[in-house]
Amino acid sequence: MSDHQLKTIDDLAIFGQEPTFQEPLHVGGPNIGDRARLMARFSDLLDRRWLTNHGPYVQELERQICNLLGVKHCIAMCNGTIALEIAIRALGLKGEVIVPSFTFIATAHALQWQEIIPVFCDIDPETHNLNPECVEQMITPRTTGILGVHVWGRPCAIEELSEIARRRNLRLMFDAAHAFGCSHKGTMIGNFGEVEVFSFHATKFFNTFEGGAVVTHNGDLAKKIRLMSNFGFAGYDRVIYLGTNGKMNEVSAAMGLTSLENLDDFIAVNYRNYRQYQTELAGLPGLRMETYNESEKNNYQYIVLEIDEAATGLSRDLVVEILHAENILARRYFYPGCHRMEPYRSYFPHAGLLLPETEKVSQRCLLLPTGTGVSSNDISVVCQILRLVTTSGPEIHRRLGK
Ligand code: T4K
Repeated sequence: MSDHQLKTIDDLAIFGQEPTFQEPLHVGGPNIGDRARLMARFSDLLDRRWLTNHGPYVQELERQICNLLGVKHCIAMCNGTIALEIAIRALGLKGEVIVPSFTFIATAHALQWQEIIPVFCDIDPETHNLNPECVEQMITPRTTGILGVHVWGRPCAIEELSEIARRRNLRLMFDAAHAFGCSHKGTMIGNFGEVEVFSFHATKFFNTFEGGAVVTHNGDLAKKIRLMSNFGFAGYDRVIYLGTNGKMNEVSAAMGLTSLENLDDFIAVNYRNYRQYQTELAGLPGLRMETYNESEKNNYQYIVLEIDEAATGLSRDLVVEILHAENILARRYFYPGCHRMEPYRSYFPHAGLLLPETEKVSQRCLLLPTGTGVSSNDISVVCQILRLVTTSGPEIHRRLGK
């Protein structure tokens, strides 16, 4: 960090000063578990000369995930996107599937990649998750399923979506990429819908470098998903499904096993950071920090702010620009919404008309750095900058001539 003090807006990097942080502060900076344990595992797997194809570390990781979540089956995968694609295919989804636009593009692409139409549905602005009433309105005779996303790790309206799926005879699955280690009414995410999919990408609080997993209670489905993730091989020289290569390798599983040993520490740090942000940003005009239901298990991996431009006099984008100039790499997830990205923007140019809340929320949200790579002092400085900025909106505009 540079040693200049941020007292007035003249001290901001956007007005020509040195950035506050010399090294960038990331959203999604990886958590890394005990290095010695990790290196020992790397050494073991090299000695064993078993590098991939459902090796012993992958099997152990799958067992431990089943135990942690209380699910019957876990199939570890090379990443969350392939895991989604395989789960979608194994469920037999086709035609149209209802999905939020307020999600990472991979959720929509996993459908479109298989020529299934993602039908974008609006969200509840309070939870940022699918609004069940809107889901009901988007169902057509071609709809085969609902793909809910537990955005920020906060569970979807699971009961309502399950009820709609049952009544309208639709398949229900969840993209739980953000929700590893979270619970809903005391039950771990992973136990809902017919299948749930996790991402263990480097930017997730629990990571396997690249990786993911599909979890389900359905034994037949699990068998099919496992076959599909290994080219459809049911034994030497015997292929019984159309499959692909979704396998997790042993290096990733070694990282996963090590990360699992440190999971509680990662969550404790995320929680501490979350509380510090909450305390230090409290009462700032025009800033709302998203909260987690503390009576549930949460991973607290995302610090999400909503900026009210009318109250701060600053657009979310200008706040992000100011933070980036300070080397605080805040992110605008999930701007501008999948429906405004290709190929969907060209396919459905007017989709936004049915997504008023998605449009608003995606213009207000910004994510702040957290995780084990961010210190308490870093957070104080980020909050100090936000305090200065959000109380100086008109002055900043005057200086920028905007
Ligand atoms: N569904 C949902 C709801 C998802 O959020 C995701 C992934 C998926 C499905 C698909 O799962 P995977 O196939 O990825 O397993 C990042 C992640 O790449 C992506 O995994 C994640 N969601 C998404 C929300 O965020 P980008 O394009 O924003 O990544 P990037 O490269 O800009 O990195 C984010 C920040 O992290 C940067 O400031 C740099 C920092 N970083 C990144 C890496 C890889 C590090 O500090 N170290 C690193 O090793 O998508």
